[in-house]
Amino acid sequence: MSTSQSRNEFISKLKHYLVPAGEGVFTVHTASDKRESLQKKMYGADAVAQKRVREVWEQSLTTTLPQSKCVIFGIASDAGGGIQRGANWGPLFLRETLINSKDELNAYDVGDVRVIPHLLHDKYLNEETIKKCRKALYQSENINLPVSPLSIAYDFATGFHEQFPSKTIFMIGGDHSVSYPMVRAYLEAKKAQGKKVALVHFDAHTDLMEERLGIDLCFGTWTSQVIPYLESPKHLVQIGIRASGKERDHWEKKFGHTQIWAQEVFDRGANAVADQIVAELKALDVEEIYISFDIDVLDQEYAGATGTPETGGLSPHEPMLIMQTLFENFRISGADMVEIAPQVKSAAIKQIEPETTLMVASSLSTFLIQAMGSK
Ligand SMILES: [Mn+2]
Repeated sequence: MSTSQSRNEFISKLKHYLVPAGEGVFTVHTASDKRESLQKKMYGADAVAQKRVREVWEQSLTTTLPQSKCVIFGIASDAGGGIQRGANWGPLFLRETLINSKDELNAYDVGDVRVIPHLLHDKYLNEETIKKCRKALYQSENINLPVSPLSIAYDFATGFHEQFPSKTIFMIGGDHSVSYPMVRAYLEAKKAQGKKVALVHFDAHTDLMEERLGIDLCFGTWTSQVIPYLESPKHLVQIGIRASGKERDHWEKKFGHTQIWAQEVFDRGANAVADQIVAELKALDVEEIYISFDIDVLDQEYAGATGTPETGGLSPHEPMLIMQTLFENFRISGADMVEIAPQVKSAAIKQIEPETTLMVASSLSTFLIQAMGSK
């Protein structure tokens, strides 16, 4: 998969396994008003009216993609979730909020993965299923392309870093399993480039299980699965943890990384926490970081529209301040925003509305996209 390919071969693969922005969820009617409104703004009202969205998008892959420093990429998959699904709608809804906000985003939107909603990763499939899914997605049983969302995302991200080593990807999920292919491809690419990087992970949960009901790639395991690709476990920092069956000591001793629980952010303040992380990563000569942002790191008051809302979480200004300090000290060269489930109605929250979650996620995402487009 990492054998080198030409720019044209890479772009031609994108036309096969990606779709225009907002089309990641395979549906005709559900949320079609939202998709149309987004695509009118992105691809033009004429293109939507004349059903030329695909044509305009395909054209942009050769013209606009090579010019943009930061690329937005959607993985509308929630097959790796499992408490409450619905994060498959994150890419469409968050994009719509982003495009309607007043901030100008200097980024190119490459589109969404073509998602078969029952699949997670190709390694869980037999030959016969892979053939059938290749036929459904690509009209050919024998074409050598992946069919599951995580496998497609990995192939995309690997090829992207190879073609555009100085560009950055802002990925919108999806349940948190979608960070696995993105972070792994990022870490492998940076290692090949000789860059020293770290992973900064905002989350209410550790996501450090080694497997969950026998599945090693899902929302509860993805972090433990990317640790082997880091230079050392110390190149992982987790922030905002509060919903865990085990204490902080257990995780830090088991994996050898740093965890900063939500209570510690409240006790010491976001500034002190940010300074500590900067000092630790500088001591490791880290130059660049990847930020993986699970929206449930925020208190459910701000992030109710998510698969597992939790009380006692951070306020939006706390991760924002930490990310700003990180940006002052390192290049942010990869990031994601995951677990936004705009249509989830959480029983724990009386006020059922995704707008707060989307607005908060939008402002945090805007910061990350602008940071990644600037240095
Ligand atoms: Mn998570």
